[in-house]
Order: sequence, then C-alpha cells, then structure tokens
Amino acid sequence: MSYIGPFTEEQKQYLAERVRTAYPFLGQNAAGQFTNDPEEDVYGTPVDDLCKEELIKYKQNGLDCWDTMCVNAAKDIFPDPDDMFRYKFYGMFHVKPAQDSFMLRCRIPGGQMNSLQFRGMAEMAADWGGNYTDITTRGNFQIREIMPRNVVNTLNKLTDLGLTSRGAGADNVRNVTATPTSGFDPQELIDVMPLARSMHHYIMNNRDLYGMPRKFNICFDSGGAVSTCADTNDIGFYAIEAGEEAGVEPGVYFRMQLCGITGHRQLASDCGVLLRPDECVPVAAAILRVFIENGDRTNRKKARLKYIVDDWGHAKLLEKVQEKLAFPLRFAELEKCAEMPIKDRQGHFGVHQQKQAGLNYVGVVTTVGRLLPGQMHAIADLADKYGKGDIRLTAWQNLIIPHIKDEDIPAFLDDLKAIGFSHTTTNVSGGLVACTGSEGCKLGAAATKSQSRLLAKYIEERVTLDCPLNIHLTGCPNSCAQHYIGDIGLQGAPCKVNGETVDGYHIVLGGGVDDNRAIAKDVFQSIPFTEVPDLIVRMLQVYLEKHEANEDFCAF
Ligand code: SRM
Ligand code: SF4
Repeated sequence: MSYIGPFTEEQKQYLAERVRTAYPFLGQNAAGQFTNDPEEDVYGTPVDDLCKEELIKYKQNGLDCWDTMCVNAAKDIFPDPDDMFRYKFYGMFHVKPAQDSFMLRCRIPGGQMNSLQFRGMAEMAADWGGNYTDITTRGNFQIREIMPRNVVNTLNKLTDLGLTSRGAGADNVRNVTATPTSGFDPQELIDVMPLARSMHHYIMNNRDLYGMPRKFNICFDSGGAVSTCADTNDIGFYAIEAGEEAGVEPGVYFRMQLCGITGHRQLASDCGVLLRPDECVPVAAAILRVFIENGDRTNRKKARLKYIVDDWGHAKLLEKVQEKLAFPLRFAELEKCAEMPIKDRQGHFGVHQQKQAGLNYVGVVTTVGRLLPGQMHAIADLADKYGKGDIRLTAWQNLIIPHIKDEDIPAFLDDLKAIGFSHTTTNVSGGLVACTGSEGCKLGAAATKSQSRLLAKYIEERVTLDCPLNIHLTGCPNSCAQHYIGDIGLQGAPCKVNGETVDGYHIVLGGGVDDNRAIAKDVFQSIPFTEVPDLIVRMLQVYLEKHEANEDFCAF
C-alpha cells in the first residue's frame, strides 16, 4: 500500500520548480554564499581549525537540508557529500558500499510504540524499504534499502505516525532510552517513560541542541527488572531510594552516571549528584550545553563527553553545569542511598506479572531484532486483541507486549506461536545481540547478524547452559552492539586464511552492566569465524565442568 508516492512526472516537475524558487531563502544562496552569520569561530574554535564534519555544519545547519531532500527525491538522486552528512540530521544514512541506498534510523523514546505506529513502520518497510526492519541496540527501529525517491515519503509518513527521526544521526542526541517495562514493572521505583519523553521533546524543540560536537546518549533506568544498559550512556540516570542518611526527604531520586562509551572501554561512573525526578531533564540539558560549548570540534575521536571529563574531572564539569541551572545541584554519597535493585537477566522475554493486579507483560523473542512486515502486522494485531496496543522495544533487540489479562495468557501464547514467535528461548539466544554488520554497514568487518544466528544454533546443539549468557557481536571497533559488556563479546576483524581475507573476530570475555558491571577483557585475537563456534563451545564446556554452584559464566 502506498502512502504518498511514488511521484508522477508532473509532481516531480512541480516539486523541482517549488524548490528551485524557494532555494534563495535557504542556507546557501545562488552564488554559493552561506547565510549563517560569518562568525570567525564556532564556540571558540577558529573556522580554519574545524574538522570536516564541523565545517559542513558551519556552512549550513543539517536541519536545513529539507528542500534539498525534496529536490533530490523528485529527481531520484543521491545528494552531494556535504548534504549526505546533513541528511543524517533526519536519520537518513547513505550506507554505500554495503548497500547503495539509505537506512532510516527513527527515534522512539523509551522504545514505546502503539500498534498503529508498528503497522505504519511495517508499511514503510514494505512500500519504500527492503521489506524488513531492525530493532536496534537503543530500543529503536531502522528501515533499510530506501531509494532517494522515497526519502521524503518515508519521513513524512513517520511524522504522520507521531514519530520522528530528527537528530537520529550525525552530531545529535540519539534516541533517549528508558527501562522498557516502565509503568507496569512491579520492581520499578518510578515510571521513567514520562521523563524519557520530556527529554526527547526538550531536545526536539531546542535548535541549539542540534549543534553538538559529536553524538550523545541519554538513558533513564526505573530500577525495574529489565536492564536498559544505562551505564553505557553519556548520561545514565538510575532511580534509587534515598532518605535522611543521604540528607534528603525520603523518596525516589536519581543517581547520575556520566561518560559511558563502551567502544572506548569505559562504563559511566557516578558523579555524586542526587536528583529529584523533575530535575533530570534540566540538568541533562545543562550538560548538553556545556558539551556544546566546550567539546572538541577539531578531532572527532576526542569529541565525546568523556574527553572533557578526562580533562576537567567531574567537579569542574558540574561547576559549569551549575552555572546554567536555576536550582542548586544536590550532592550525596552513593553509599548513603539504598542499594539499586537487581536486574533479571531474562526479564526481557517470557511471561511476567505486572504491578497492576491481573495483568502481565510478555517478552517476545525476535532474534537480533529483524522483523518482516507481515510479522509486524501480526504482532500489532495481538497487542490490540490482548493488550492495549502498547508495544515496547528493548536494548536487547526484542519486544515486549504488556497489559495481557491472566486468563488470556494461554490463548495469547497460542496465537503468538501461530504467528511464528515464542516467549521462551534458550540461555544463549535470549542474550544474543548483534549490530548491523557488513551485510548493511559500510564499516562492518563481519556479517554479524547472520553469523550470530549460526553461532547460537551451533552452541545450542552442543551445550545446555545453567545460566543466562550474553553474546554480543559487533562488526567493528565502534561497538554498536556493545561487545565489551557481553559475557562473550565478538568484535569483527578481517582474518587471512590461505592468503584470502575472511570474516573473523577478536573475542573478549567477562563484561556486564548494572549490578554486574565490567568491561570485558581481550582474550583471543583475529579468529576466523569458521573457528569461532567451536572455540566458544569448548570454553562453555570447561565452564560447565569446572564452575562452582551459583557461579555464572561472567564470575567464572
Ligand atoms: Fe552505532 C556508527 C549502527 C548503536 C557506537 N552505528 C554507526 C553507523 C552509523 C556506521 C556509520 O558511521 O556509517 C552504523 C549504521 C549501520 C547501519 O547501516 O545500520 C551504526 N549503532 C548502530 C545500530 C543500528 C546497531 C544495531 O544494529 O542496533 C545502533 C543504533 C542505535 C540507535 O537506535 O540509535 C547503534 N552505536 C550504537 C551504540 C550503542 C548505544 O548507543 O547504546 C554505540 C556505543 C556507544 C557509543 O555511543 O559510543 C555505537 N556507532 C558507534 C560509533 C562510535 C562512536 C564513538 O564515539 O566511539 C560509531 C562511529 C561514529 O559515530 O563515527 C557508530
Ligand atoms: Fe557498523 Fe561497526 Fe556499528 Fe556494527 S559496530 S553497525 S559494523 S559501525
């Protein structure tokens, strides 16, 4: 089913004419001069010193490429390299040579969707994409294989669905994540979905927040059972109980952890601040603005928040943040707050009771996040029939359907099975996470998605584990699937076998997040993929033979 396009010849001409006449009012005039104020520097960095990407943004704000996109869509052509970068401000990534087309990355705060949006996403993938979607490691959706002619159709429909992709790529705050069971998790201390949504809308509506030196990640953890890997974010807010011992009115507060960036082998660390829920968004906004004003605009590799804090320490950062706030930051030692609740490593799949009596949420297995449009329609139908049309995406690349009555669970599970899904999985497949890899990503050194499935099957046929195991496959050092937090982490690395280059991996062991936090250690280098499954099986067999009772793989 088509939504708007494809354009007729007449429409294409109309659009081209409309855009041509509108163009002089945009960022770049006919003589190629820029309409930005000709400042000599960008937040203190002389224009001559700006790195390539900063210069592109300096010439024209990425948000101002909409007309260019309309013209290019009408002509069905790809943009020039500068605009190719600006398209990412609308979540459109050109992924050549892996695929000569665009990938759309959306933003779905807290991974919360309704069934209408889910069906709409399926329609877009069918009409204008490659007929499949991927759930990402930020509980979000990507659609691939979008041709230039369909870029604007896709973005328009996304907005009509009540979703957006603004700032999903380039130097912007990425999808704001939150505990996916927010609002119904019996273990949660507070429903963080409203906070994730406020943060999202704050970012969307402040144009200065699209001017960061680099990407930025924010996450809210409710204290609920399902991890959302908050300590891998630039800002991870963790709900916690605190009272007199911490010098505060008893209640639920947030600890603020800063500078998680696992590709640089760093988890976020507590900065000593204790925030009331209503203080989180302003404080995050102040940090974003300090980052904007002080981040490195000359060297992309050093442009993340981590490098400001490495230089300044938490104290100086927080001083600068305080200058931007209308209320004082509250400090309290972490030890004087209550313990953070423990996560359930299998909480993202299976049937679980909600805090609302008589209702349940069911985690559905969607191995490494790939879905077909027909499957998405079927899932949306089930969410409507048994739940309230609410569907949640997780950082574990699966989905959760909440609000199912006790008495409906058997019928729901039968229907789920009938459409080809399950709520149960093995200790291996349940913790499998894989980035896009070389099948779609130009930086991928290995076909992570398909190899993850082969790997899980190989292990499951040979080993039965007595504890959950997280295996994360990431196609390159960027760590999009967070291999350093896996019990077993695989990082794509090309290998030579008989003079031929083949897919291979470096293998790291012993990572974790939240109550299990650790950066995995390098153990094996450049193992061809053909040898990886057997190597892992042998490691797991040793673990099964030798581990003590209650000693999981990570502790072993
Ligand atoms: Fe990522 C770049 C895919 C989560 C660290 N990431 C990319 C690009 C855009 C490659 C590129 O530059 O052309 C990948 C697009 C592949 C494609 O075509 O699908 C890509 N990243 C992904 C996704 C789709 C992996 C997945 O399969 O789920 C995730 C999308 C999340 C979302 O919905 O927004 C994704 N990437 C992450 C994460 C995890 C997270 O954010 O929670 C990280 C590690 C945390 C961090 O921020 O560093 C991550 N991606 C990177 C980096 C390294 C950044 C750095 O400063 O070290 C890059 C490279 C870059 O930005 O230049 C990168
Ligand atoms: Fe691409 Fe590397 Fe990220 Fe995988 S880890 S999606 S290969 S950039």
